Amino acid sequence: GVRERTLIAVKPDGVHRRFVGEIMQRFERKGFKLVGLKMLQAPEELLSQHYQDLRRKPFYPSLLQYMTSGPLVVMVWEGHNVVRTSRVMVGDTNPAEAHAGTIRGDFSIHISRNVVHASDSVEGAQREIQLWFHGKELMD
Ligand code: YYY
Ligand code: MG
Repeated sequence: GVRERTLIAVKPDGVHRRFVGEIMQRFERKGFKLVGLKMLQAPEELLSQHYQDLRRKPFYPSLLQYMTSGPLVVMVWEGHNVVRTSRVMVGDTNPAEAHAGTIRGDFSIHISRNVVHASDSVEGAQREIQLWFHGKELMD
């Protein structure tokens, strides 16, 4: 629906490489509405909940190390079909497969440094937004 929301996070490599403005501009120009925004050094406990489905993966320890290596910029964007559309804008998880014109396709080369997070379903987005934001931190 029109009020659909998703969680987008610029990962530590994206912040370090000064891509915050570029990424926000892509979502703004597309037509989505920013309803929440924060910068933080994520606690490991929060990330372990965020990535709860990946705990048994071989890359999980290095994923947590990477995600705690610097600050994140975490955002909630709202609009029609924003979950699906933002996945298209972000591109494939593996930057080698991500098309040019997508964020990962344009700005990254390795899956372990893929610049940005985007929720992958409406239910996942609702879970992640509740994890990272208090209700009063989100605009109506
Ligand atoms: O949602 P998305 O970020 O595109 O991919 P996920 O399958 O949820 O994995 C989360 C995160 O884990 C991915 O962005 C990079 C990392 N990762 C990895 O380092 N190596 C893999 N083989 C798969 C995922
Ligand atoms: Mg995912």
